Amino acid sequence: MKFYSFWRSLAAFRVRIALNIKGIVPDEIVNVDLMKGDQCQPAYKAVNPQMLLPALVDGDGPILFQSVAIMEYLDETRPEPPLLPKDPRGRARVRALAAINASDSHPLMVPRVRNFMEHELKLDEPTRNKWVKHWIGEGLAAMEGHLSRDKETRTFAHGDAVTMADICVVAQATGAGFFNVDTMPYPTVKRIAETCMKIEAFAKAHPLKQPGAPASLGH
Ligand SMILES: N[C@@H](CCC(=O)N[C@@H](CS)C(=O)NCC(=O)O)C(=O)O
Repeated sequence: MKFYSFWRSLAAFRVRIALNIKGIVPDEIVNVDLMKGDQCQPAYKAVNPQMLLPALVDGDGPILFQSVAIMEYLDETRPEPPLLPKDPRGRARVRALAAINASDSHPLMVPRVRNFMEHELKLDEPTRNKWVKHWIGEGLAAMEGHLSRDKETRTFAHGDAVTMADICVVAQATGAGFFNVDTMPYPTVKRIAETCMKIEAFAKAHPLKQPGAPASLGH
C-alpha cells in the first residue's frame, strides 16, 4: 500500500485516522509538499489528475482518491472495526455529518481556493482569512446544530463507537485550529473532538505529528 500524503492536509488526516483505526500501516508514504505546489507537478498529476491529496494505492491499483471514498473503501475491504453503523438511517446520518466537513466546509479553504483568491482575484490576506474563517465557522455551526440536537449523539458523534463522522468532526476542529477559529461556541463539536484526540488512532494521525511538520503553527 502506497499513501500520498502531506502533514498539513486535512483530507489526508481523515484517511490517516481511518488507516490507524483499521490498524493498517502503508508500506510507503509519499510526501507531496502542498506548500511548494508539488501536487501540481506532472509526477503527482499522473497519480491524481485532480491534483489533490490524498491518494492511495492498494495492491496493483487502480489509484484511490477522494478521502471519503477512500475511507469507505477501507471500511468495505477491512470491516473491523466499522466506520459506519449498520442501520441505513444511522449510516445516512454519519455520512451527512461527515459531508458537512468533507463536502461543504473544508473544500472552501484548501490551497487552490486560497491561491485563486490571492493571485486571480487579488484579495488581500485579511479578506482571504475572513473567507476561510467564515466557512469554517459555518461548518462548525452546522455540526453543532445537528450534534447538540440529536439523541443519537452520545460519547461520539453517533453513539458510543467511533465512526466516520468523528473523523470529520476532528478534521473540522483541527482546521479551525489552523486558522485560529475558536471552537468554544461549539461545545458538542469541541467535546467530541477532544474525546477522539485522546484515542491513539486519532492522536498519532495529527498533522503536527507527521514528518516535515513544524513544532507548532506559530499562532
Ligand atoms: N474532497 C477532497 C479534497 C481534497 C483536497 O482538497 N485536498 C487538499 C489538501 S487537504 C489539496 O490537496 N489541495 C491542493 C490544492 O488545493 O492545490 C478529499 O476529501 O479528498
